[in-house]
Amino acid sequence: MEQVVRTSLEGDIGLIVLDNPPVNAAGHGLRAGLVAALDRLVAEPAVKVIALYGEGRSFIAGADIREFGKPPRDPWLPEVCNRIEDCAKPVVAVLHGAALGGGLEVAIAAHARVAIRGVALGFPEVTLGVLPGAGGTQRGPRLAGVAAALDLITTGRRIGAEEALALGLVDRVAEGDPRTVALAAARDVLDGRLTARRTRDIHIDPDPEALETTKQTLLHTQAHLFSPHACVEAVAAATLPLPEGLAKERQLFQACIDSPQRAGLIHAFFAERAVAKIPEAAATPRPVTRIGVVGAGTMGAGIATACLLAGEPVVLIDSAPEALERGAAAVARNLDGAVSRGKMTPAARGEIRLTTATTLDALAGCDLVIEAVFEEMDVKTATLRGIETVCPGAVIATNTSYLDLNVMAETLADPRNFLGLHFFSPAHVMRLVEVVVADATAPEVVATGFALAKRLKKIAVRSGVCDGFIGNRIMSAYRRAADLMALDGTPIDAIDAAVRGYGFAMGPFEMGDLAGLDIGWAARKRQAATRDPAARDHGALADRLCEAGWLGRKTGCGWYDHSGDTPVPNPALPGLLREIQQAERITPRILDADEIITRYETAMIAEAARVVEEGIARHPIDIDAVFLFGYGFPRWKGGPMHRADKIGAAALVARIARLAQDDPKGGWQVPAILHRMAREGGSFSGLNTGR
Ligand code: 3H9
Repeated sequence: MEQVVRTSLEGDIGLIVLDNPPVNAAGHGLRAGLVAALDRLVAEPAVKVIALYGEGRSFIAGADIREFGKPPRDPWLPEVCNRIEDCAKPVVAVLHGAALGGGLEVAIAAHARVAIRGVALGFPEVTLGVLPGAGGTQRGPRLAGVAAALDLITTGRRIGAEEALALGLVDRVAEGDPRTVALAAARDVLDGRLTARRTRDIHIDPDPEALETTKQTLLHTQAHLFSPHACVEAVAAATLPLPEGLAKERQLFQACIDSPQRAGLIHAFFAERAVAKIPEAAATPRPVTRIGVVGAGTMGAGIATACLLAGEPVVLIDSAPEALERGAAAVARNLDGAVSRGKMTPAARGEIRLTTATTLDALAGCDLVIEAVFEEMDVKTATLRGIETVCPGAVIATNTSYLDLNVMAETLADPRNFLGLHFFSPAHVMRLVEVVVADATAPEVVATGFALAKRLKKIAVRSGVCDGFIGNRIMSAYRRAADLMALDGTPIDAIDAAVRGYGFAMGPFEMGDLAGLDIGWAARKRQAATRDPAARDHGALADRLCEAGWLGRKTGCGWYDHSGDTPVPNPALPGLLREIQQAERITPRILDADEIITRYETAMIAEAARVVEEGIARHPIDIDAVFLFGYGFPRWKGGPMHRADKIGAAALVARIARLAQDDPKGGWQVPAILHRMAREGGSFSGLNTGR
């Protein structure tokens, strides 16, 4: 405890230093240490004022969220905040780095606050499925007013020192190191240049209009979430006397803690960070100062944009001059869009360093080259060999979605430099990159892929080699389940609606139309030779659409007819379906939304379990990250593996067995790992350790 919170005396100033690396999370040690430190300084007669600041990267990043859902340990953060506010001696808090959630709550319980320029302040609790539960919903409105507090608390948005000053959340903005600023602030409190007051004594003006507007907005936009509505209810209680408001906040906070959404959202928070812990983390990434992108189609242009947005110089190559021109124009449009959305400054836009060329020679001097040419093995390998000749020793990446990297690697003189960087379309927007590690890929090349993804502000997930890697392989499995439901007679719009109801932004058929049905068609043709002849041909209906030239939105028609204002199911579907059902002796049946989701989710989880079993994903949480950041899996559900643990292995085994009995050729098989878990106990989260 002593090392987490330290005290020292500087004349009549008592300093409290919080030192709980890496981010000063307010875990039990910090909370207990803070109370003990206050007691010590209050009892010290020489101390006239107390200044509180953080060592290291931040003031306090919030409550320690690893403690949520575990038995609470005294003192709770709300009590710590009350102790600070009650303190007989003035307490000034100095904020740097991050003063978030419980960190900001500690600060606003103090009697004065100084923000060091560069600090991020905010109440991100709502993004974790909770609400500020240590007085933030009560003291926040007292300082900033109801409307501003509602905005901060229901959006979780982070603000800087100047905005916090304008809102009244802090009293002063300063520059300097936290200790120096703390000493100066404490001196100013003593000299009356900085006013110390208790937040609880501030009069609060009710604002029923702001409450009602926020409530209505949330009902429209986030009806499916629990905590945003609880946030509004808690802020509504801020006009009550503080103890009553705090009691209401406590009750609502507990309800959030108990909600499954909280568990899912916190799992998602850790998933984002867990994926970086790879075996190659100790290897030194190679320096990358010039990036080449070969292939100026949608993917290549998107990848080039992503690199340029990160300030990297890019050489974009396409052997077809028109394609190169189109690609360069797409990059320019993407960058203009980034400027208009405030993602890039006009000055940075002006400094973009993009070179275009039609031959690979222009790649000379690149230390990393990503090929994004046509998805065909011969085209890819010829390109990779060409790149290696021009840039010997450079890291060479393929952006293939499906093809076998080990086969590609065989054609290279030095396969150690080769890996997959599987971006998702649009590549400058989507956060996921699968870093695909082939048999020969060198550790520092993997580390280079991760370092690049970080520079591009993307989330990199390590994947082994298999058809579709982690994401597309699992997607093929649930896509297949959706196709079979449609073949059996469940309307495609009912399937899409059920999947949207689950929390995805789009259903599989809507998504198919957006991406283009020819992609799946090509994949089915490629896999035809290795397809299990005993398994049902799930693509029969999609094939008929493609043969008729209905390839989705780009042709005006696919699963849906897009010619009107809103898409309607392709009117030819019932006829096509009848033909297939008669030929294959399918007795039509319509599944309800629950059964649709059971099949969709179970197919996803079963394939994900196999991906873990085969070591394609090193840990189940990697799969969750892939689906959260690349496939629109609803964040509050945590990811397929998190869901699997919620359902339980035994229940999943029973589900799959039932489905296998119902549709013996539907590909329903219990993965061995699920059998084992059901028999011996254990969970997917139990496999996330040992990274
Ligand atoms: C809350 O406060 C509730 C209260 O209102 C009520 C209570 C009663 N707890 O992100 P990084 C870990 S809710 C535990 O890579 P950066 C993180 O997992 C909380 N651990 O660094 C990682 O661990 P590892 C409200 C935490 O510099 C390491 O610290 N607060 C916490 O890119 C480094 O993190 C928030 O939501 C935590 N609260 O970003 C803020 N925070 O090394 C959450 C971080 O093992 N935190 N860790 O992978 C953040 O947004 C970012 O971490 C921060 C630093 C911006 C602070």
